[in-house]
Amino acid sequence: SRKHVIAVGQLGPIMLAESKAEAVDRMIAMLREAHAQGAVWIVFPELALTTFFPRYIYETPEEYDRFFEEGLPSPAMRPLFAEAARLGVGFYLGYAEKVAEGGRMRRFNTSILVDRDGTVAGKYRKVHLPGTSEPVLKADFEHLEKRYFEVGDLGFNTFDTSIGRIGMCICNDRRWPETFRVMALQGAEMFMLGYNTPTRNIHHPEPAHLREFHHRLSIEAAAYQNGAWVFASAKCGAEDGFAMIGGSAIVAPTGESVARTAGEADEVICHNCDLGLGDYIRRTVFDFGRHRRIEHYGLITAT
Ligand code: CDT
Repeated sequence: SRKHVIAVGQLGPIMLAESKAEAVDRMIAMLREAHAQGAVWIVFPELALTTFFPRYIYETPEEYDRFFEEGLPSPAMRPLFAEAARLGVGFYLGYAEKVAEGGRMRRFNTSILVDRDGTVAGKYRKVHLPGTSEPVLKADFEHLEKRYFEVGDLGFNTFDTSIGRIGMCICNDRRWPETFRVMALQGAEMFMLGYNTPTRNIHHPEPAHLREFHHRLSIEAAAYQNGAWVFASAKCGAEDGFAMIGGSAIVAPTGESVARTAGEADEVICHNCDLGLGDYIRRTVFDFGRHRRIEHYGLITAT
């Protein structure tokens, strides 16, 4: 059957003083809860092991390297890998990656897919890095992803796993239709993503309700326009007073959200997902082979 129970494990706030081990314990508790509900996969948020540290200004790697992971699994991730493999549950996990490549130290905002047998099935490095590399004048918190991370260099790939073909992205990527279309063209049946979205936009005054609306609009459109499932997992609530939206969701290929979190704490949502549900969409209105008109899309990549 092409039906799988798939879960989203939303995280409430992780305070600056909280250890990675505590965050991992919270995820293991959600992993067990998802497994008890029959889930074979769980999606955790972006930068799920620590507070959303790009809101703070650090000057040197000595100050910010404690937020990063080296190796897979990194020492902090090991208990999560072990329990997931024991239960036979696959997962998506976002983390800050530090790696020596090409004779230098590189840092990325990264996500991985770990299959049900504990093997790493895929890696993605965030492409659309929002915010600035230098502080914004008079902001009470920052969004300094460009300061701490390089633009991802792995592209938008898809990965064949024991439950189907999965594409990954991270937070701001979900606002860009190109993200999902590139993966849909490679046959993605499921899109998995984590996010940390501040409730307030420090770059432009914006009605508060739009933050959650734009999030939902983006993932629902992505699901429908590509005939694929979307699993979106927030880290949310007030981290040391800095509020982030919840609204973790599972969206069917019809564009309808079939499960939503109710609060801004640790919370598991599950759905029995029929991977065939999007087939008719990809055979009809979004049959890429018959209806796409790429001769008219050149500007998208030319500028
Ligand atoms: N983590 C992340 O990418 N958050 C952004 C906030 C944008 S405001 C600079 C988002 O798009 O949700």
